[in-house]
Amino acid sequence: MRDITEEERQHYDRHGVVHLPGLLDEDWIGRLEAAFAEEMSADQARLNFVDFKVITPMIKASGAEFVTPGVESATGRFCISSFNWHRFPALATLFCGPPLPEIIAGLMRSNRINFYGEQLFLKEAESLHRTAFHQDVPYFNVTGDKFCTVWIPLDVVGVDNGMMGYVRGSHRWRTHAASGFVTQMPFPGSPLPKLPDIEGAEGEYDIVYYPAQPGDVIVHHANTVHGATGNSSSQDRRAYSLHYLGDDVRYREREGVTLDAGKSPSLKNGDLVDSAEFPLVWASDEGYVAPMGADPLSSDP
Ligand SMILES: O=C(O)CCC(=O)C(=O)O
Repeated sequence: MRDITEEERQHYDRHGVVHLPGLLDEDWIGRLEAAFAEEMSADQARLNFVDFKVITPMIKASGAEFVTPGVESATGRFCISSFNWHRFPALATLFCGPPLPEIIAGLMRSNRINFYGEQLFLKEAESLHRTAFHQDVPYFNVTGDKFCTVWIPLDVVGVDNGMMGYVRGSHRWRTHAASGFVTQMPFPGSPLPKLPDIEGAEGEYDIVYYPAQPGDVIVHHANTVHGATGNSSSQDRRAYSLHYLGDDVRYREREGVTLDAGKSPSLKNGDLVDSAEFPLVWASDEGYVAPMGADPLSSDP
């Protein structure tokens, strides 16, 4: 495991994204792989789990079009499992313990780090779905500048199997409406504007795609516009995204789009985000802090 450099920190500030090659060691990645397998073999009806094949009829009934043409006949699944870390002690240990929270504190120049939650992304072989360009902010019940997403691949990733792309500098854009991940159509009820058609005009934007491999992480500011290519290869592409909050982040419930798992019964709009749902995990004066409200960690998947 290594520290980040000043150059990497400045790159994040300037572009809203930084690729950190070789940050995590084999042991950490091996434990995350085991946790991924455990989550995928759990009873998905008890998780916040979406398989886009299953919800395709619903997406089509809403009038939305997929950003990837011809995807309905693709054989593989694209699945997202969100905010289930408290059901899997292995995930809690990896995401709330060393080394990521302290590294992220350094990157965002924050004295404290709270954990908002994680998402598992599985693009099975020949799943084809592009991840539509989007910003993360509108999906989350928080607001603030020190808010980032850490994307961790568990497979070698290139252009044909779900490579992540980022619009450089878009962390300073205004925030646009959340969409359904595989379509550009905004969720109904969002007061925010629709993102432009970036998939249809990639050449007009300053987009950087990063090939990546296990051990690398890519950190983006939560307002940075990003998406991913489809998986036309014969290998699955597995990844986790982690969402960390720094010391300027405040609670703000948004209309319509967020999962119940991203809400707090104890926080009011404007409160600093620190609660059992979004626990403090690292502080400059205390080091690593076991998540508050540890009880939910013991519940079964
Ligand atoms: O892995 C993907 O395809 C998308 C990931 C993503 O959108 C995110 O981490 O916010």
